[in-house]
Amino acid sequence: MDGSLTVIAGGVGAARFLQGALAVVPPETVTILGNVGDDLAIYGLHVSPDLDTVLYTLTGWIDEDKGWGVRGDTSRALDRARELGAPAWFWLGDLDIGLHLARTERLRRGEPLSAATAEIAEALGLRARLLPVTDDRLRTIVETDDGDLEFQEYYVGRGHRDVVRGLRFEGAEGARPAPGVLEALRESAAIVIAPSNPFISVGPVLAVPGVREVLVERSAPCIAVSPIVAGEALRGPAAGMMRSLGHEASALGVARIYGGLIDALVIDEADAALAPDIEALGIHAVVADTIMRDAAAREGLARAALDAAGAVHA
Ligand code: FO1
Repeated sequence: MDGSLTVIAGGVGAARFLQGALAVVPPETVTILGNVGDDLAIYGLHVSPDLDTVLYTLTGWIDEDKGWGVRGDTSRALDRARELGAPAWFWLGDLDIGLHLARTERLRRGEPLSAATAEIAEALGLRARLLPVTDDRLRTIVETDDGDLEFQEYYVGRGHRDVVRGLRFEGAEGARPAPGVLEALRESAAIVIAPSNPFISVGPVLAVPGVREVLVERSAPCIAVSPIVAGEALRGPAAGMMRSLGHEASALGVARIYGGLIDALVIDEADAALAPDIEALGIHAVVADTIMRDAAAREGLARAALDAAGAVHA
């Protein structure tokens, strides 16, 4: 590809898409804007699940079955904590804890999250640039019939079973884009919104003042990949959340949510019949196999998205 690529990323789906993208374009030309809305402070540690899922996936450490955490990790530290009476509801493996110790220590010394992330990513051998969208505190709050829940309480603690009535991104209004975020969006040859939950993964990124504005004004093509296939999310609560928040749970619903921000939407072959309705919104519909089952499928999907941007070498 000529020029650089910026990818707006959530967790597992984004990480798998990025794995394909880094096989298609030089990794050094890719900037990843990561979601921090699902970060949490737990057991005294700062955990950034989406940044870590991307990092572990792209450096070969990921537990592919779970989609998050470190492959083959043990839980001796957490087991001991549980024995000693800690409320160990959020699973952290031993190797993963090592990363959180390194990050938390840097933050405690006053480093911004973006600098801590860059150092850790470099040490793990990541060749792309991974940027948290902001260094400021931004937390996704899920509004349910049982009241407001912090994101991981909703997602892990309660198994994302609550009906989502609304979402808030606490701290977003005053959050500043991390250094390099707006520049990456302005200077990229192409922007991709990865197949991530539009509300809880992409939403917090777009909520940081400046990000949405730069996307609206961009000159580079912006392509999204639908995380909804045949009316269902491949993982997680996106479909139910779309319905409870008043949207149609389909690739067309995704197109409407991203209206004004994207030039093209990559949809699955199963949703080919929705293409004319998406095109009627002024969004080019690209039909591809979006099920990222293995490395070849991930690469194929990345190629389809970047082809749509007219930005990939054959
Ligand atoms: N997901 C779970 O379902 N249960 C867990 O105990 C859990 C722990 C965890 C620890 C570190 C990490 O990076 C991710 C973890 N996840 C866990 C996944 C995480 O909740 C989700 O990936 C997201 O935050 C949603 O994108």
